[in-house]
Amino acid sequence: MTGVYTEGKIDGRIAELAMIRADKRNAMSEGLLREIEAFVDALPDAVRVVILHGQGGHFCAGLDLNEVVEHTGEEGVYHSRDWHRVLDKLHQGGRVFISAMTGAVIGGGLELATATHIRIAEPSVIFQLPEGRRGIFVGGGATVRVSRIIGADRMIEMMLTGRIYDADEGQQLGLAHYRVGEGEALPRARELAAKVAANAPMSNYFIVQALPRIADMSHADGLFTESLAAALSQITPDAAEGLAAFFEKRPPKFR
Ligand code: 1HE
Repeated sequence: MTGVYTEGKIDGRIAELAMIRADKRNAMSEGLLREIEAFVDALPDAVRVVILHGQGGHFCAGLDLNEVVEHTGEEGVYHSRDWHRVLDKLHQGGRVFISAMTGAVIGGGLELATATHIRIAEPSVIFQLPEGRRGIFVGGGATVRVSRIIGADRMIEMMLTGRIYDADEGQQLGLAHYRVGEGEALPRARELAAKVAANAPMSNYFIVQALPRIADMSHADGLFTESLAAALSQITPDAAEGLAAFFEKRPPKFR
């Protein structure tokens, strides 16, 4: 599954997608965005976890700035909505996405990473939102996703000054969940993917589907939705297996 800008592979429950536009630091051109969407759309049902990474030492240097100048205002809106559609497929599409991050996680690269559920940072990682310094604005979901992680207040300061957070700072802020050594992000992503892929599928599904939605709800609506998810998960065969395995003191074997 090799495209012009991506290289994908699938092994049972786990898929990997590499962005291979290394000469442009994996800057997100319309072509790259389209290939990511096509890969996700074509995933077989069996795939539960997808690892995303960038070839050449950088995760993604954000929006391809060559393409911005070509947009009319109207095209700019549609373009931003394209990002939203694709990143929603990652964030709330029902599968678990893991980012193995190196180098630039900048602008749209950070928007891409924060649409994934588990983020692993190598020492080379730099997190930045330089849009304010380029005369543009974020358009791939950062106002919602990044601000929910680090807070609107900190995101405002980050955008105003264009400051860079390194891997350690990013981990403290929640932009990364794991901080690993050089060359360790992809191996750690594979370990975590194997673990997550062995979970009960309905539990994973509810975790990635219910939580972001409940975050948008009122207290009362969130609690009610939680009860529905709890009740539905309890009547799956995997719940019976999980509980039996606990009492029989053995590891569970989910579907
Ligand atoms: C690019 C891009 C890009 C690199 N669009 N071409 N993102 C940014 O503002 C980040 C801009 N990039 C950088 O700050 C640096 O390139 C890096 C820190 C990522 C890497 O630095 P370095 O020294 O390793 O590489 P370089 O020499 O700067 O770049 C190598 C090539 O990649 C060069 O092209 P070349 O033809 O001169 O070799 C760069 O022009 C090209 N390149 N980044 C286009 N982003 C949904 S809205 C989101 C809005 C945003 O994402 S704004 C933030 C955009």
